Amino acid sequence: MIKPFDKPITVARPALPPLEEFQQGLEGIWNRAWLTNNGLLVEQFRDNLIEFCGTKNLSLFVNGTLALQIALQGMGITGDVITTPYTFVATTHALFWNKIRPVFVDIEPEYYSLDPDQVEAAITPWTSAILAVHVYGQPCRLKELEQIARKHGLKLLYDAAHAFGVEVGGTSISQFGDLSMFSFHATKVFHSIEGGMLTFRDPEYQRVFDYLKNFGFENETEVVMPGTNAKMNEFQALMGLLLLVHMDEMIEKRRAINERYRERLASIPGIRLVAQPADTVRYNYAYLPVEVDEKELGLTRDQLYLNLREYNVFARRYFYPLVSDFACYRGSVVTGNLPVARRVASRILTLPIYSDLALNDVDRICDIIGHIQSGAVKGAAAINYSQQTESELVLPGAQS
Ligand code: T4K
Repeated sequence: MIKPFDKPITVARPALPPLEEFQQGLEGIWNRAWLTNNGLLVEQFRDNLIEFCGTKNLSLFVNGTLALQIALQGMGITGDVITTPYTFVATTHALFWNKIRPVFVDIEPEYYSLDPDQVEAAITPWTSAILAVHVYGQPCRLKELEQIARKHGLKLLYDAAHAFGVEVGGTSISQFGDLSMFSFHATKVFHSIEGGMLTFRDPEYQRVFDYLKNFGFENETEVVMPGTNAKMNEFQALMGLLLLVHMDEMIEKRRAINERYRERLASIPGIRLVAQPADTVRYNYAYLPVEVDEKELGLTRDQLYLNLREYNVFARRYFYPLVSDFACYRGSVVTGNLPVARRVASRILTLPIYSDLALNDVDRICDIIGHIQSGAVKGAAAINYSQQTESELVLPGAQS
């Protein structure tokens, strides 16, 4: 019998800078008494991100969801947008808030991003753009999507919420497509507590996005467009500034964790690791997704998920159910039966990964999975998944 962890091991856990550094930054904020509305730290954070991403066309927001909503609005996208059902629901919500109709097409089986052939087949006269997602930070099929977008005169947007720090062929992923949105939420590889960033090809968008996130104000007496409030504040920028300098170190720690999981899980039947990114990709190891093969493991994905909870390991099923299965999107256009997305959503489990996760904890998580698997194969009644129903589940967090 393997002992459960004493404390919950959650799928993500925010990286934090040394507390004294944050306290020192707070003193500056206190002295200036300037908390939001394009403060000094937000300006500095933007400058440092421009250097990090290699593009001046960059705008900061209070979170990634509002950044994407504003992007779609500011770019004037209307009609139908071809997108993926295999994502966090915010990708689609941003379309909905702009009265754009999502057209869901299937994903490819290797990295779970939009399948370019399916995208091309779904284009109609009403299509105005493609909204693809770099799921788990793995780059989409960049070249193919770019070719399709250019050929059909469509805008190409990336939801790069998971992909901060990723490079392809030495170029920041922020420089592909017409626009990319990054999330700096606390659960991400890099964060500013909450936060979002847009990077874009056309410098004209800068003005538009800056108006839209600040009520459309030109000056005290003129409003040039009906904007909203989506400004990043100084506390967020402080967190971001202090963490940005640790990017390499945080990615390196995640790389080691990813490698250990791969070594240890390779021998467990029924656990399929997602392909490593191509050699040209500098990956950020944002998530640790595995596919569960029910027959080989002797348990369904959900049974494994519930069993792990008994050991205080809180994996998550990112991304299940498919967005197109949520009640509010059932009337949307769905092309085909989405066989790949459906299969992946029913098998996927994302295991805990964060830069401070100790390698011996990774070993223990893998030992637990091995133990559950061998128990299942022996038909051990000790497996306790039937005692909790999904609606009774409480995730650890603020509640605990
Ligand atoms: N597009 C995509 C593809 C996205 O994945 C997301 C967000 C967005 C767009 C929208 O970006 P933002 O507007 O969020 O910037 C979490 C995140 O809240 C969300 O940002 C993220 N994707 C999504 C994949 O994951 P939940 O509802 O699963 O989070 P929650 O509260 O259950 O947290 C997950 C685990 O992290 C918890 O079990 C415990 C741990 N945790 C969480 C927080 C907030 C901590 O240890 N400390 C914390 O402060 O959505």
